[in-house]
Amino acid sequence: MRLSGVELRQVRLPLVRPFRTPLGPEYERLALLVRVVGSDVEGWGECVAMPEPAYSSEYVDGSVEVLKRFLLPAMAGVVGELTATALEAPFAAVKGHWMAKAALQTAVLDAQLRLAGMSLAEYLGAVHSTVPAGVSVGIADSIDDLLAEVGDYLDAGYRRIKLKIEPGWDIEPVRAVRELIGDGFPLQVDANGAYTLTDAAHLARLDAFGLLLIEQPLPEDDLRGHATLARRIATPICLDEPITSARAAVDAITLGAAAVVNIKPGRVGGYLEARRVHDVCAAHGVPVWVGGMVETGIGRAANLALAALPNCTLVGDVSGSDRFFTRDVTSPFVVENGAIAVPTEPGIGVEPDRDVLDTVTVVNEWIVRM
Ligand code: NPG
Repeated sequence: MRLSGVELRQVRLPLVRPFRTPLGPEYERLALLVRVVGSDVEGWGECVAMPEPAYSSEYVDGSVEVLKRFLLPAMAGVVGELTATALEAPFAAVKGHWMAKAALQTAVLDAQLRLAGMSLAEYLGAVHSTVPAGVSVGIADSIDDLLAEVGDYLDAGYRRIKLKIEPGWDIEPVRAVRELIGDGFPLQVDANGAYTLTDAAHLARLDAFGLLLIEQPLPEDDLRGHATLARRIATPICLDEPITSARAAVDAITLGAAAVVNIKPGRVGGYLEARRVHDVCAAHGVPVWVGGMVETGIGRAANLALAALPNCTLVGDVSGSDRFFTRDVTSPFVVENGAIAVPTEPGIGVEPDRDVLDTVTVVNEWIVRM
């Protein structure tokens, strides 16, 4: 595959309702899409960085900068066949910037698989043709508002609910939702690192609600704190932010800091490393699930392929396009009978609608000479 250019396109999509996490409220998704263009093929990837470095150190403008100054030149230096695998060594010479790397690697992988006529799901080793739909529910203004929103998702068929929690919004909302959905319904919580170890006794009160897991209760650099907390609460601890590689996953598991792992391809530098995280967790008997970063249909399509792997035994943050967007850039992913179909077409299996894309584009850059 020889590339003639790369497009870095930023799109702005309003959210159907504000999404408030412990990191702050989101009202729209500013997403960076990467398109690699060759003579007879093109490929798409989505960078999941947010406009501000709040979830991690990465942010959209920084990703654009590192792509242009370092990752595209690194790609241009690849000798021999350009593949996703061939990008790994030159990208490793650039520290961090996993989300930017993941976006470009995915675009190349998409193009490579389109040429080979193979779907990303098949390439990764998927074993399911649909994946159950899970939804992440933001912090609401009131318990009544929260119950109304959860009720909408139950009506839509979602099979697992995740509640965002933070100090002051934890025990009561979890109790209310547990009463609404009943004892057996899969429920978990995510704190995005909003607590400290001194909250251990308070967090142990969540044990009464039969949660599947508590995700990232403590800050991302407090692995030892998570291991200590794991001995003080019964709810299994799942890590998100600190799992930036397969090696980081093994460290966290071995330390006793993670009984479950959330895999986000953007957080680990792409789908190749995401599959390795999946595999090492399986080898350690640790279940995984696929997280979400409010992706457009481009990122959502690829996440569905990953979520169809055998050790993704917990339901992920894999929701229908209408969970966040009135009009997505691709044809929408739809929840049917509580599940979403895994794309079967070559590559990531979807393409953006050019008309919609043009309407929502705020910045578009072509890099021709690489
Ligand atoms: O379904 O795409 C989704 C969103 C899932 O809650 C979700 N993501 O911490 O996992 C997270 C969280 C998040 C998204 C946090 C965006 C910050 C920004």
